[in-house]
Amino acid sequence: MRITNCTFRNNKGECGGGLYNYSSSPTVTNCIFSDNTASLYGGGVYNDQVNSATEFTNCVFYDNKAEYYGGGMVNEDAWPTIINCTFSQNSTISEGGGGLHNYLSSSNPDIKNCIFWGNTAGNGVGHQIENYQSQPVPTISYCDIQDCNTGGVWDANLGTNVAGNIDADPCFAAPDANNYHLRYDSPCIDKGDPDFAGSNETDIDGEPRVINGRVDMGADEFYWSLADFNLDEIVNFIDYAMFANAWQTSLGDPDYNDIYDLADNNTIDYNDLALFCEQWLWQAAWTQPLGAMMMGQGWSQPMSQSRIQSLGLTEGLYPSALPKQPQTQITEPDIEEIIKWLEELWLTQDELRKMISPAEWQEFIERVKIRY
Ligand SMILES: [Ca+2]
Ligand SMILES: [Ca+2]
Ligand SMILES: [Ca+2]
Ligand SMILES: [Ca+2]
Repeated sequence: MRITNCTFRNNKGECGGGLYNYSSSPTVTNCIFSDNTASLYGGGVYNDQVNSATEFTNCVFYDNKAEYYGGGMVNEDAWPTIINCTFSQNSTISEGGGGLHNYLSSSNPDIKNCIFWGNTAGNGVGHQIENYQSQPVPTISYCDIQDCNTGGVWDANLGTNVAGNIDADPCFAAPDANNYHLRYDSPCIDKGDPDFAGSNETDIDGEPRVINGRVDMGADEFYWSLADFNLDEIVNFIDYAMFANAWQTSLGDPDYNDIYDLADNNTIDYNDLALFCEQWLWQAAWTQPLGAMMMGQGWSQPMSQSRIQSLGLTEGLYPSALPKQPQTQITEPDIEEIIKWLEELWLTQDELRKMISPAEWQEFIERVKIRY
């Protein structure tokens, strides 16, 4: 069974408030488990007698609660595969395993590229991960786990430290507002398994799973569009106006700036325009609530310039953005489409007309057309 792009919220049960898997092997991908409660064990999910074919990938678990064990998840005689999941703010009331509780010696999940941060166990035992009576020994690689490495020593109670694990604040965008996207300065960016092969997957936002050559830890892959020239977290008419002013300039010209050279050849031309068009109306995932992009909901207001400056971001700095693409030839139908798009843009965007005079716009369109 496949469960994809689903939200499990505000559900209740004795075991497995959100989901109870018994002797089954679902693949659960790009799902959100939040505010589920279990009156006994496993606030979010309870896995009972499942093997490694049961996979949780790109899922977020937050604000799930259990009375006894496993706020986020319980594994009983279960060894699922848990990849690129984020566990935060899950809790137990009276026993241990705020994020994850593994029960019985067979319960050795394979945990990779995950974040466990800010979960709490009511009895103080295993806030992030608890292995009952030290019997289970999960394998853990390329994860960010709170307090896993206190004083530079791996906490062996968590399981086997395979490789690449860190103990550092993941810098979520706004965890108090349940926004568990990675911020631009997160230590989890580009720190997942370097051999990770899930290149056809998407992250919790529907953005490519691997950006900048290496997968991130957690359910979110960080992406900042190179076409967001003014760094206000959306690609819109303002970026377009900046781009238009540099049109057909080359290295050395007064109006040339390398940031517009998206297809890298030191000239601002059709190839750059084509790449710009692909990014039109891109919005920064971290400015939106978790799941908003997945649900196709609207986008919130962009950050103010003062906010951008307060973050220390200046023009020309693109943390972990997509690398520039090599120059490629675009075909004539593409240019025809672009001109059509430009004309529609001019007719429909009032803001654009305020930023560029009709004469400047006409000149720009004529120059595009001449070359076409
Ligand atoms: Ca990455
Ligand atoms: Ca993302
Ligand atoms: Ca912008
Ligand atoms: Ca170029």
